[in-house]
Amino acid sequence: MQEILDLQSLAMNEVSSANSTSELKELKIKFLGSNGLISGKLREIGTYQGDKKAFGQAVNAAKSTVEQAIVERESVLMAVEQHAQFAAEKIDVTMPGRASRYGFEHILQQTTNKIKRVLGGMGFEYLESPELEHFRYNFDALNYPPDHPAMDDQDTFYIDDNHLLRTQCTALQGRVFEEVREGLRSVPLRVFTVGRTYRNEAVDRTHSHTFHQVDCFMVDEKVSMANLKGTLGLFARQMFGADVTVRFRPDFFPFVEPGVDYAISTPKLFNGRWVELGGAGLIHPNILESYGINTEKYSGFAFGLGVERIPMMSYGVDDLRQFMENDFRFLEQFRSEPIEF
Ligand code: FA5
Repeated sequence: MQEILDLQSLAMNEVSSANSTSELKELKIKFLGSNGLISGKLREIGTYQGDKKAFGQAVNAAKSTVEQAIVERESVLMAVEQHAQFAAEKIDVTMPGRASRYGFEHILQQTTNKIKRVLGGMGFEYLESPELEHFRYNFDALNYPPDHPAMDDQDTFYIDDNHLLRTQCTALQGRVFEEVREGLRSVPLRVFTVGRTYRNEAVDRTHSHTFHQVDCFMVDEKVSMANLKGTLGLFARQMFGADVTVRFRPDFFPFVEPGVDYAISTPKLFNGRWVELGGAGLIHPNILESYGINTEKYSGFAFGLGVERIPMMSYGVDDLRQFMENDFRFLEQFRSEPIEF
C-alpha cells in the first residue's frame, strides 16, 4: 500500500512543480495514460495478492487525487500562459493608423473626360479611332498629295509601308466619310475623337514623341468659319473659363481651306499671352467630293488640338514630359475624386 502512497506523492510533486501546460500534458500521460504508472496499478488490482479491496481503493483514490491536481494546476498554468501571450501580442490602439491610398484618374484622363463632356454637351458624337493606322487614313484621305512636304512635319513610327502610328487624330475623318459613302452614316455629321498620337519628334518642353489630340469636325448645310469660331469659342470658355478669347491666324493644312491656327488668351494665365492650341479650318471640298458629299449643299469645319496643352494652360505646367513620367509627387497634385475599384 505504501508503494501507492509513494507513487501518489511522486505524481503530486511533479504536477505541482510543472511549469507549462505542455509539461503537464506529459505528466498526465506518464501517470494516467494507458501505459501510465497509476493506470498500471489499476490493472494490477485483479491479480493483487492481499487485501484487494483496500489496494483497489488506494489506487483509485490516488488516481482521482492526481487527476484533480492536474486539473487545478492546468487552470493556473493556462491563466499564466494566456497572460504572457496577451502581453506579447499587445496592440497599441492609440498608434496612428496607416492611411490606405486611393487611386485617382491621371490628369490627362481627367482632361479627356472633360473634353468629352463639353463636346458631347454641344451635340458632337464621340468615336474611337485606331492608334495603329493605315497610311491612307493618316495622309491620303486627308488630301496630302503624294510626297507632299507637309508630311515631313509629321514623320512617325512605321510598322510597314502601309501602317504607322497615327500622327494626328484627323485620321478619323476618312473612316467616317467612308461610312457615309457606303451608306452606313449620313450627313449632317458632328463627331469627335480623343486619343494618343505619335510623331518622330525632337523631344522638348512642348513636344513629345507620344501625346494626345482632340479632333472634331462637323458637316452640314452652310457651315462656315463663323460656326467654327463660335464652336471653338464656346469650347474654350467651357474648358478654361468665361474670360477666354480665341484668336485665328491663317495657316496651311492640306485638308482644310481656308486653314487657320488658333490660340487662346485669358488674363488669368501667362499674363494674358496668346498660347497656341491647334489647327482648324473648313474641310477641303476635295475631301468631301471624293466621298460623294455634295459640296454645293454641304460644307464642314474641323479642328484639332493637343490635349496636353489644356492642363499645361490651366495649371501652369511648363514641361509636358512630366505627364508621362509617372512621378507621383507631380501627379498627386491633380487628385480627383477617388475611383471606386
Ligand atoms: C494637326 O495635327 C492637325 N491635324 C490639326 C487640325 C485638325 C488642323 C483639323 C485643321 C483641321 P498640328 O501638327 O499643328 O496640327 O498639331 C495640333 C496640335 O497638337 C498642336 O498645336 C499641339 O497642341 C499638338 N502637338 C503637335 N505635335 C505635338 C507634340 N510633338 N507634342 C505635344 N503636342 C503636340
